[in-house]
Amino acid sequence: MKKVLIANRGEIALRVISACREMGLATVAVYSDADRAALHVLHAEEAYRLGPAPATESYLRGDLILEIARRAGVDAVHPGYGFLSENADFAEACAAAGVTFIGPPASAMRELGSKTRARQAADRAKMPRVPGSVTGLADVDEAVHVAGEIGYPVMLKAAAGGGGKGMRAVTRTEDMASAFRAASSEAERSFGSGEVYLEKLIERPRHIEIQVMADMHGNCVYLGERECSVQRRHQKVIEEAPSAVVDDDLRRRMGEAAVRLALSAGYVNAGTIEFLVDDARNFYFLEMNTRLQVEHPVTEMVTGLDLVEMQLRVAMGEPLGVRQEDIRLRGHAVECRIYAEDPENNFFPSPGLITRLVQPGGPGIREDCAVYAGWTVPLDYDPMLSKLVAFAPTREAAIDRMLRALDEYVIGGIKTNISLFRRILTDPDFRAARIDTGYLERLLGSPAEVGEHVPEDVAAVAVALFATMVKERVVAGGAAQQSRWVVAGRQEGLSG
Ligand code: MV4
Repeated sequence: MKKVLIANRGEIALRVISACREMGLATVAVYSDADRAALHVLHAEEAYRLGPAPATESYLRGDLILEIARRAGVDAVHPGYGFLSENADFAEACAAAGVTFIGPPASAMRELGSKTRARQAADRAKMPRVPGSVTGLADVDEAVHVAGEIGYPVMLKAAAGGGGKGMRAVTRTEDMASAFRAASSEAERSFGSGEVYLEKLIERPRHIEIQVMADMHGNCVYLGERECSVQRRHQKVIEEAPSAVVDDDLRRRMGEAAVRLALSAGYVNAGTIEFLVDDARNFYFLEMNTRLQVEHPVTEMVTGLDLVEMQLRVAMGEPLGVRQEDIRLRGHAVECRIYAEDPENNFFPSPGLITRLVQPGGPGIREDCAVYAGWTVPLDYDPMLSKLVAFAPTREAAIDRMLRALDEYVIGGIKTNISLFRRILTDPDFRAARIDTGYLERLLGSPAEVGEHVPEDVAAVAVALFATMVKERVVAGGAAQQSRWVVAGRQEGLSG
């Protein structure tokens, strides 16, 4: 392997380019019209235009990417996260074109990427999973039957999806029919499949995930866990490693279960197994992500490993350079995802020209950043600007170091969510690690839950206000005219 095409943009593209350069691999960037002046284009040795700004006409066009891979004579493609990173057809197309896909085989991606097939694999791997159905539900009657067996409350979920779309909590039989219809139609709209399954609802769970790395020779290790419970609308906001509730024994049991699942499906390369952990510290398999994740840096900081380098070496056919007994966790790492969004305005994206950028640094600070003063944050993609990571010997020291670094951060010309992190990192519940997946909604005041009644006149004002904002932004946005308004909130998967 001599030359790698990075089929992504933003900070993850820069991250992969850095690993390639350290390994003496040549790099090829691809870019859309909105990214012509982006940093990943400047850092790569070669850069090829994909097409217009919309992802569907650029970063999601596997055919154009492979055409460029052929023209540039690359040996491998790294998909990053989001975009085509979990697209089995693209992984297959790479193999068919004689280009190494830096990730799992398409077969493993299909096996573990489907929520229901992954739950069946979890049973074969003797892995604790949330009680419930392991296949899609035929109809409301079957849903009522399964719910009767496992007991309310239950959670209806989209088999083909994730990120909370198509998810409905049901607390009693009378509500099942309407919830089933709502979940199935949202799943159909979001993922092209209305198939839903049903699980026992775990109250106030923590979201804890295990990083695994498997080579092509049957070796697989787990690299500790990440606590990802601080989320807003199913988007991670803060991630940390290790988790305050995972001791050595729980880590070993979760890690060994994750490795069993990966090996049982013939998994290769980086993967993450997501668990829900209840307040009795029982862990339940939730789903598997068959890609490198946004939050991989916190694992790198506490293990001292370079996960992208490991991905590249595994893709070259090298055996893992580490055994399980070689993995030592040290210190604590916290990551904040810095977004161009306005916390004072319902976290709407806040694109535009960055007029000033002063970046934090100093002891124990890592910033994976893809923007610069003079860069215009485009509307077409997830508006993440950078990931700020603080490392220190203890959780409290890492939190305080992060607060110091946030105070050094100056991003002028656009709104950012930096103030949100100060609120979280100074909150007594967060500092005491009293967090679960509902923590942030409680801190911010829960949003209008799906289906909650909003008075007509309030809704009318909201729509009018939003329409005005869109019109003003598009008119004022200049370059934004070519790109479509990315409605508030971020599609699952774009940000990994
Ligand atoms: C659950 C759950 C409680 N019980 N499943 C949210 C999206 C997807 N990752 C799975 N999710 C959940 N599944 C059962 N049986 C609670 C959530 C959940 C959640 C999970 C992880 C992180 C944030 C979350 C926010 C709300 C709900």
